[in-house]
Amino acid sequence: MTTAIDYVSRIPNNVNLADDKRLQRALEQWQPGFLRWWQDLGPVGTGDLEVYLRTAVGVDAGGWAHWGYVKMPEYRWGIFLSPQETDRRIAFGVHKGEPAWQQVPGEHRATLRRLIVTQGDTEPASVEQQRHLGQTCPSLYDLRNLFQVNVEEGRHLWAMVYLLHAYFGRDGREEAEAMLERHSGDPDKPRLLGAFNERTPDWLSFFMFTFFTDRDGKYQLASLAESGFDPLARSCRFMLTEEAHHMFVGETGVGRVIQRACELMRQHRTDDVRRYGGIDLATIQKYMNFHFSVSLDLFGQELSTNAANYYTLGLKGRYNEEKIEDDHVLEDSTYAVTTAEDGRVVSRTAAALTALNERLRDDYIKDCQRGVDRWNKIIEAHGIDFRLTLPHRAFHRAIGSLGTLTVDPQGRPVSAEEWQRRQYDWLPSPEDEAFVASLMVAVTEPGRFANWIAPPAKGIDNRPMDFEYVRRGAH
Ligand code: BYC
Repeated sequence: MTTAIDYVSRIPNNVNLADDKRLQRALEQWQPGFLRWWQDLGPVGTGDLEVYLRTAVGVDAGGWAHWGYVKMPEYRWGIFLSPQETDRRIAFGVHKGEPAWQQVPGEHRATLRRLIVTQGDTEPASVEQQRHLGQTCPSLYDLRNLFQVNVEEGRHLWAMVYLLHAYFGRDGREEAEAMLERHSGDPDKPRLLGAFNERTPDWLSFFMFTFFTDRDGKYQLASLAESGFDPLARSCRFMLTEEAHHMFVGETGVGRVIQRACELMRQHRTDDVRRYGGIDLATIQKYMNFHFSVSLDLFGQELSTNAANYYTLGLKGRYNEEKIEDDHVLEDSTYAVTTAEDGRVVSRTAAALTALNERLRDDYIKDCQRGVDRWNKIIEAHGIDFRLTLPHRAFHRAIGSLGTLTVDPQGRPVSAEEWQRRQYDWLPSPEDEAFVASLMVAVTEPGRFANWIAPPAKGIDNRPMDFEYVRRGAH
């Protein structure tokens, strides 16, 4: 006899799952595949660990604050939409002013599905990329944060799968299955977007990824949170609250590596902190160059008719659309775009509608710069004469017209020969990666931290630093 799983209580939700038999049946079919995927490609060796996690059990402030030890395969992946606004209207494009759609308009079905699938595909991809990191955690505090990020990316997959199941019928169900079949870095069935097929082999890469690549998530989700398709907008609004924690992990993670490098530089009066088991600032700069450039590619081409269509049709807006003061139609507007011409970087005026990817990339770059400024304050506070900088947006790009150029981090064109000779002055070399890998040794004693990273300013959920954030089961 098989025991029926009570899906309704296992899946916290505010989408009335208890009364929706059709949706229950669809999720019942999908969930075993998800759990198998988590087992096979989720965090390795964690089956009996109890992790001090935050679980979303509601969308109000109280619902959020549900803390406790959880075995990760038993995490309750919920489905949450931020509360519905009364009489919400579409804020942009040709449908501006019309009521937001509660169902998928037939004519936009394929395009919306594609956007939801692209978004959804990134979520399990990042879990796959990070699956080995738990084995080399610099502390239990960091291990907990990694697992919090992982379960929330799992929940983000659920959020997109819910939309596919609830609103897209049979093709939606097929797309939801396919999301568990593509895998990060798989030569035959790779993930859809470039950065999600890169490796995240060490914790410095993980912190860079959560700073730079999760921040693309912030900007894409914020644009989809403006969508005229209300269930998508509401899903993304709730996801954004979780995304903020991921970027916190990235910013403070890199900040703590910088802090430790500075401490060792001061203590030993040298830039060469590798000898003392730290990660030198020059190496941190190279990792930044890599992760910033692959994340910039995630915004698509500088000039994109896809982006113009998403906007005009009311499917994907701009960052903070409703706070922008213009006509929200953009048919007569222009925007300055950095692009490639005759092998050089140039600035050109383009139709604002086709330049929407570039505009979002600009918003993103400004946000990254604010984080880098905060990192530089740490270096400054140690009286060290070194500044981290974002490389030029044309550096090491693969997508769009800038992807046709070969430039140095300052944006100056370089020959193929010079690139060959100097690429590892700018990007992590195999030796740099091997050095960082050599530092990755698990530290699992409560309150202790690996030598290459400073402790955080405070614990999670106001717990003390030596709190047992992750423990073996059977307590
Ligand atoms: N890699 O007209 P274009 C996150 C393709 S991250 C490979 O510029 P568009 C997260 C493109 O598909 C946020 N292919 O494209 C973070 C198109 O293909 P077709 C994820 C690429 O549509 C951390 C062609 O090139 N969410 O949440 O304007 C952890 C022409 O390009 C790439 C979204 O991305 C690439 N990088 O822009 C966990 C939001 N870039 O039509 C999670 C949804 C472009 O020729 N997606 N192409 O077959 C979108 O809005 C758009 O699909 C994109 C691309 C902005 C990604």
